[in-house]
Amino acid sequence: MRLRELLDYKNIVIQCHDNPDADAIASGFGIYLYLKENNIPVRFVYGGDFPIHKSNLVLMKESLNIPIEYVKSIDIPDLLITVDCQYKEGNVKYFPAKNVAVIDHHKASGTLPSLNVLKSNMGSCSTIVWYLLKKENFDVNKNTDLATALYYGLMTDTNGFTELYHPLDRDLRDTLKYSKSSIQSFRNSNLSLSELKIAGEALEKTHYSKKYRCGLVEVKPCDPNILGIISDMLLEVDGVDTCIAYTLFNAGIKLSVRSCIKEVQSNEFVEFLSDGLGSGGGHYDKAGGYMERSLLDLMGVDFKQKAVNGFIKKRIREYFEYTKIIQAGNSSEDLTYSPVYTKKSLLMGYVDPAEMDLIGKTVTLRSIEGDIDVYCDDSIYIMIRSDGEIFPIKKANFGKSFTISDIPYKFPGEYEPSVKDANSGQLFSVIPYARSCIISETTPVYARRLNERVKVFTVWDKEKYTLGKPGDYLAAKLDAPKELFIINKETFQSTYERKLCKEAI
Ligand SMILES: [Mn+2]
Repeated sequence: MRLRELLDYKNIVIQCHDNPDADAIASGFGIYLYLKENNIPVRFVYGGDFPIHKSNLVLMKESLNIPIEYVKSIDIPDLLITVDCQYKEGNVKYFPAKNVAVIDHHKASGTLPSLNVLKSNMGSCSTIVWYLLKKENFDVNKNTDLATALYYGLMTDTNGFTELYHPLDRDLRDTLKYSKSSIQSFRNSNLSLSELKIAGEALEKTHYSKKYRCGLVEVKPCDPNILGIISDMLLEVDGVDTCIAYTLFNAGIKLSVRSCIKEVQSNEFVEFLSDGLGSGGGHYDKAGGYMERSLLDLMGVDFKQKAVNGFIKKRIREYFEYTKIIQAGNSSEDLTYSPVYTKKSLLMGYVDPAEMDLIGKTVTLRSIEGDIDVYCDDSIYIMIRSDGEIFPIKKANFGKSFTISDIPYKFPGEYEPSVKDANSGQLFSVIPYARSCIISETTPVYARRLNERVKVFTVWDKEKYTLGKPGDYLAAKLDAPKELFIINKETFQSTYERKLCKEAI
């Protein structure tokens, strides 16, 4: 769905979930200003039991001139757009409407109207709105109030940017021209004394597993930022390597996860915990996620403290019990009886940093998997894998593995990878500079399809594991059978083919 499709409706109401948070308010504000600019009669509302009372949100609403209204009922609009939530959800006051649209970053909880943008891999709904506005050439930065609101929306939904999910979240953070003083004043009125008390009470009842060195804290309904503060504090405790703080709210469970050991990456841990129920993301040390109440219901988990606590503990146990850790080069795993595969000759992309005027600069390569900082000199190229990931390669190695092709380059992925200039903070897409090349390297590999979860510390990176899930492949080159690594299912299926006879190689 494009925002311009909404301009066909005569009058529109934008609705946040009840007890709106900063992300919901910012998202609705963005859509509101777009519709206003296009002369569509529009209102921005929310329902529920109480009007906004948290001091940071009252301040946000007033200082950024956000025309959000607390209502008990509305006249039936031509179109109702729910932001940061879905129509007919438990925490969304029901208002009849002729047509409905949904813009949200949570998992689908029911049937969606055909007008929808649902991206649960984004850290905030503000990110989606920012992206939708950009696609309509609506310059968010011309309105500092809006830029500030969107920035604050992402900030509060991702625990102060530590739990970002998607590269677009990082793009938003890096490109908005927001008011620093406003953000500072919201930040300093974020916690109330009663919330501080909630944190204290929760910590008193910490569950601790000695076996897994994992702490678990259930927190009374609270602002999600409290969760981050609690989990940060818990991780400081001696004997706690990983920890989880969570809270139940109307529509589900919010989780904040921390880890200080290399055997557990927080973002991967929270993805495991919320698997099939919601989503999660963040960094190796800090991450956040949520579980959808309706999906917990489907799984037969009672939405009560005790049952939820039991469920989370069960998932923690599964995480630690059913994941095998492999140190490549030092493992008893023997792949030499496994089938042999070689790479198909696939088209990939490469970029010469000289053509982007990047020589002598330090840049951040940004793609779905994360950011990598690289110093550009004339000895490297930037490679674009078929799934959109980018990474640097030495020209000498490029020559060994790839052949340059004349076919014009076409990007196949979802998020166009970009580079960020470390000095100016500006982002540039690499796609316009990309040329095609073909994999010429044919080193065969042994590969075994995984039935289990494994974490592999490769010989190239002993600090950071790659996760293999059932369906992915554990592989090693024929000439280095101990140097194990993971190839994910999709990459394996699209890039490798079976060699029928080992001897023929
Ligand atoms: Mn949100």
